[in-house]
Formats: sequence, structure tokens, C-alpha cells
Amino acid sequence: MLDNLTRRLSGIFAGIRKKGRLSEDDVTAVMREIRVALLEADVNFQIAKNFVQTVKEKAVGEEIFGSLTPDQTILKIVRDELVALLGPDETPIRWNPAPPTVILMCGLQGSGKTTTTAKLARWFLKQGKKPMLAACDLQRPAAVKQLEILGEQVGVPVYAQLGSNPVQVAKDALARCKHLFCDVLIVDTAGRLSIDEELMKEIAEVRGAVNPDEVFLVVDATTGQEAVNVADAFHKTLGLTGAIFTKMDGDARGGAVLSVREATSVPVRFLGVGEQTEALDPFHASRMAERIIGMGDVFGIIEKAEEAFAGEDVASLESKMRSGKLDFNDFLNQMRMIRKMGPLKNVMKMIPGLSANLPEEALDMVNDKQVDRLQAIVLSMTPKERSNPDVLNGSRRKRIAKGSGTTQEEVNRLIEQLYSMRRGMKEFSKLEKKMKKIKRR
Ligand SMILES: Nc1nc2c(ncn2[C@@H]2O[C@H](COP(=O)(O)OP(=O)(O)O)[C@@H](O)[C@H]2O)c(=O)[nH]1
Ligand SMILES: [Mg+2]
Repeated sequence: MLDNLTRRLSGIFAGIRKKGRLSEDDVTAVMREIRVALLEADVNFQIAKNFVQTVKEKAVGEEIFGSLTPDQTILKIVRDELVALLGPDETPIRWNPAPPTVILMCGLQGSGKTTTTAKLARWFLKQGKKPMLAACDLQRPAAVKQLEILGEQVGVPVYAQLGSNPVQVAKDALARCKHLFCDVLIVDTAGRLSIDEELMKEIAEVRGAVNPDEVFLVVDATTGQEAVNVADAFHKTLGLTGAIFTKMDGDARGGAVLSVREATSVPVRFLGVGEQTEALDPFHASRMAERIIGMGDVFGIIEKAEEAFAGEDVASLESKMRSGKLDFNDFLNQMRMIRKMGPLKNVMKMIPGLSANLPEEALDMVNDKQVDRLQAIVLSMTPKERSNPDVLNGSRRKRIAKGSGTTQEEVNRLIEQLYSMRRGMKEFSKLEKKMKKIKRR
């Protein structure tokens, strides 16, 4: 997500770090570089210009000339300005005090409305809500079917009515929702390839019929600047309360995400980061800003880990690790937990400094297939071998390599890794004990 911009900015900051003290000319040059980086990321021209202007003014005010660490100062200013540009850090859902809360989804065809409708339902379910979906895209019969399949996948009811019209379906869905005591109704609607009057009229009528608490515009993040015009048009007709950018897992340059709030005052609420229904991240301006400048998203990782490790016996794993008794059963468990955090590549991209410094190809190399290979090796071991790796002699290793479709070198390497982890953890525990003693004195 926005990797190119991150890489560009990191390069700029590294350049400042190398230079040390900055002259006024240096600052001007740096600002020009930042502006070019923003423009290349497809940020609106005026917004990029204003952004750099503010950063420069603040930088001068902070007396960066002569400062020994101008890169830190500029980094902080850029971060703060990005947060300001991206809007309120987080906008909570506007719950209707008298449920159900109604959410209207709108956007162009193919932007990801139907998928995002299901993603939101899943997200609400996790918050302990009881969502229901309304299939108001009656342009194509397949659209209703798609929502029904997705609804079944996430386990929420879908209200549909073939041969009717969107306004009627929306009204009836709302009644049904109340009847079932569901507390969130998400209304999926039809899109067009471009904004046209008929589409706007239809969706405005649906809006009038259900009086939504939230109107979310779903935007394909790879569409660039055009997204701002789309947001503008929908906002004028419907009064948007939020934007959701989809396909952030693809090669989105990010300009639209960075521009839409400043251009339309509509805050970004969620980001779609994959085709699966769990691939939806709530939007935080500060986290986004920090990821863009290469500070990583530590909170995002912690959240993902907490979610994945919920209900897992992490404490016993930790005590095993500390005592240096880790075996391949624990290893298997760990792998399973890590896989629950989502594609490895996405997790790695959130680690501070990593995504900016690693080329995309390197990230591709630590792919999930490799983890699968390691897992296959462990799965080819007998239970005895897993709990007592000491018995793994040459012939056993050969058998495991064959059984898992890997090579004996790979098997050897994995076994060596386990032993080195054991040694490492033992050393660490010793060190920790020593440190505690020293502290007590
Ligand atoms: N990679 C990726 N694909 C997405 C995302 N959101 C939606 N899609 C895909 O985009 C296509 C269009 O989505 P759909 O929900 O049918 O769009 P709609 O026409 O607006 O309802 C589908 O192939 C989805 O799988 C996302 O966040 N990432
Ligand atoms: Mg659709």
C-alpha cells in the first residue's frame, strides 16, 4: 500500500540525515523533492502545493537551520501535516440511538461496494452487532446472488426481492430488519461505469426511503485523481459521511486517499486490503501517516496479533520458549498463529522501516508458500520426532524431506533453526536474570 511514496520519502529523509546541517537552499530543495513525491503518488496538485508550503513554514519556524538532526524535525512536521491532511484520526460509527443503524453504500460499478458491504457486516458482527444486508442492486440478477453468497459466507441475513425496485426493497428490508431485531442494516446499491443522472436519482430515492445514519462512498483506490471528482459528485447529491478506499492491497499510488478529505471534507473511514471478507481495516489518520513516512504501523500489528492470538495459549508457549524446551509442536502452533494474522507480506509491510527499505520483490520472497513448505516439513515428522527433535538422525531427515516434497538441506536448516532458537532463548533467560539482579542492587 502506497509503497512507492513511502520509499521516496524515506529516501528524502535519508538524504537529509546524510547532509546534517541544512542551508535554506537545502530546505527548498527538500521541499521540492517532497512535492514531486506527492505528485507522483497522484496527490492533487493544489493539495501537494499547500502541503509543502505549510511544511516549509513550520520547518523554518522550528529553526531547522543549524539543527544537528534536521531529518527528525522535518520527519515530525511531515507526519503531523499528513495527519492533519487525512483528517480526524478516527471517526466512530454514528449509531442510531433507536436501532437499526442504517448504512447506505454507494459508488461506481466495480469499486467494491458489494464486497465491502459483506466486509462491514463481518466487522460489525465482531463488534457484537447483529447486521443485516439489503440487496438493492437490481441492475443485474447476478448482483443479488453475489450478495446472498457473501452474506451466507459471513453468516448474516440478506434481504432480497427479485423483480422489484430498489426503493421498495430498501423499505421492506428496513421493516424486516426491525422485525428481526437486527441492529445494523447495510444497503448495497447499483453502480454505473461513470456518474450519471439516472444513477444519482435512483440512489437519492433509496436514501429518502431509509434515511441512513451513514452514507459510505466506496472508491477503488487505484483510480487516482478521478476518485476526487466521483466523491464530489456523490457528496453533492447524497451528503456522504465517509469514504472507503478498496484495493489498497494493489498498486494504488495513494493520491486519492490523501486528497479526498481535503478536497471534499469527507473523512476516510475504512480501507479494503484484499478480496476476502476479513480484509477491511478501520482507518486511522495517524497510523496511515506513519506508514507513509516509513514509521510502520506498530499498533496495527499489535491489533492483528491480538486478534489472531485471542484464545490461544500464549502463556504456556512463552514459558516453554524461556526454558529452552521449544519443540516442533510449538513451532507448528506458532506458524498457525502467525498465519492467522493474514498474508505475511501484509504483516511485514507494517513493520517500521522494513517496507521502505525492502524492494517489493524481497517482500514477495518471504511469501506464504515458504511458510507452507516449513509447515509441510514439520507435518511429515512423527509425533515423537516433533516433541523430541533429538532423534532426528540422517535417515529420518531423508524420509521427512521425501514426505514433505522438500530437500534434505531445507529439513536440516529448519532443525538447526529450532536448536538455535532454543540456545538463544536460554541465553536470553540467563541475561534477563542477571539484569534483574543488577537492578535490585
Ligand atoms: N484486491 C482487492 N479486490 C477487491 C477489494 N474490494 C473489492 N475487490 C474486488 O473488486 C471486484 C468488484 O467488487 P464488487 O464488490 O463486486 O464491486 P461493486 O460492483 O461495487 O459491487 C471484485 O472482484 C472484488 O473481489 C479489495 O479491497 N482488494
Ligand atoms: Mg455490486
